[in-house]
Amino acid sequence: MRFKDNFLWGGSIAAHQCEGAYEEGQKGLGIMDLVTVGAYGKPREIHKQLSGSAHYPSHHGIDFYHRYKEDIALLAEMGFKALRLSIDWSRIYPKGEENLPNQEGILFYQKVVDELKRYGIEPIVTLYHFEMPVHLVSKYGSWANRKVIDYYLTFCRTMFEALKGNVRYWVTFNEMNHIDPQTEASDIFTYMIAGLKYSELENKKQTLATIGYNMTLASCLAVKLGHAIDPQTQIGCVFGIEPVYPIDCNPINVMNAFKQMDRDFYQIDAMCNGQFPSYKIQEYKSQGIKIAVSEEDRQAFRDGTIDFIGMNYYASSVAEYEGSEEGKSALFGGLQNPYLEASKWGWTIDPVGLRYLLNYTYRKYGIPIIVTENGLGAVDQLTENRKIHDEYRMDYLKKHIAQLKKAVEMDQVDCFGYLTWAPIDLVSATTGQMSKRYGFIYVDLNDHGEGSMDRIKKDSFEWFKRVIETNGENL
Ligand code: BGP
Repeated sequence: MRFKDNFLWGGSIAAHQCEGAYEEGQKGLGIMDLVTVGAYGKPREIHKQLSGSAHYPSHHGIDFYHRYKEDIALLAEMGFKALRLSIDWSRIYPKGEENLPNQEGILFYQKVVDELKRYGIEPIVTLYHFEMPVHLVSKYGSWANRKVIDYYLTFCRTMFEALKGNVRYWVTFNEMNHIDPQTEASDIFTYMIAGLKYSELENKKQTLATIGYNMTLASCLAVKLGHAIDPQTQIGCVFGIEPVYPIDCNPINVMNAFKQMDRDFYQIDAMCNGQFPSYKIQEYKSQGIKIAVSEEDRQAFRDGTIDFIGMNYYASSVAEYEGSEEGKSALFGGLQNPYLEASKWGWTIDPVGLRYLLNYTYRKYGIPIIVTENGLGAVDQLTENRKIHDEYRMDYLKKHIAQLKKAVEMDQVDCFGYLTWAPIDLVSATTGQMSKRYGFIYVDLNDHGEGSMDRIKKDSFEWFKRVIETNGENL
């Protein structure tokens, strides 16, 4: 089996990383509007409110809000079959709890979707990609409070109805799995997902477990709602997954690596099997964490199973047992795998890991998978004659697509699309830098927000165009 004729080649972007226009169109303040760019090599800073001279990259993004037509035309030129984009919740409900949505926000996304359809590009719409209204965090304490689920569902209903008939693929959440009480979380991941600083949480484990549970439940309720509004739609959820390899064949290390994989999968278990996994509840119990699953919740898990799994894949990691039941966190920047090289930001480059993960996931659940993000963050050099020779990017993508091909052709994994992160340079989520670039299209903008914002095609532009034209035959 080759890639299907209607295989979705394309890319993914997120509102807060590209739109900018943070005060336009009556948008409210979103959590990522309060995060600055870190000094080189330092983490981003998270503020409680806007403060004077600090530089906030989401405020201008790459100005997609005004330039979306130009950008979509470039993606169409590459032959894109799909674009995954997110809706900024704070554009639709500026504070999250209004009775009526902001029509200007809705109109913006309707126009973007229309523009995509004009070129025959399939929109894949993410409803939550780190874009929570700040007000919901300060007033209700974010996802730890179940009231927020109701507000999220109101927002989902508004968008399902506003884009009904034009959007066939929806994603309820991006990477909710990066919040887990078993992992020593970083401030930035906890903040991106829930608007809260890990270091400032009082009852860390309980709070993170509650957030993880509530978001899983919210996704199930959204799936049910979306199907009721438009039974034609396919609704999935996107996870950021790293295969975790044991550092050696010591069984205790193998067991620990297995347990760490659980952390990325327990929510997928809930969403595919129609029940919140009992092993997770048991694990929580043994640590004094309380999660009460009501009969109503049970019904919601049964009714809200997903139609597909979205997989964001960048890197694999290595784990070893460290003398405690929990072991050592394998997430980004943990132990180095001696067989693999890493990017400038320490993310391992592991194409075979993608094939492994696709197999692991497909055999576990048997439902369609789409690779929703894959790419290399790298520093690009603009030459004097305005060219970017990014062989390293093509090399990374080529190797990953070759493994994807094996998964589809040889291993019979039902994968219906491959979306790169990100087809156009945009603000990096974890660092806030512009200089960590992923695109086929260069955006002339530096880490301080200076530059013409001109769009320039990199060498990889023509290359990916050919990949799409030949349906992945010509890598
Ligand atoms: C994923 C996020 C994206 C994206 C990507 C790359 O976790 O879903 O929003 O940003 O990672 O990360 P970064 O931009 O930090 O390099």
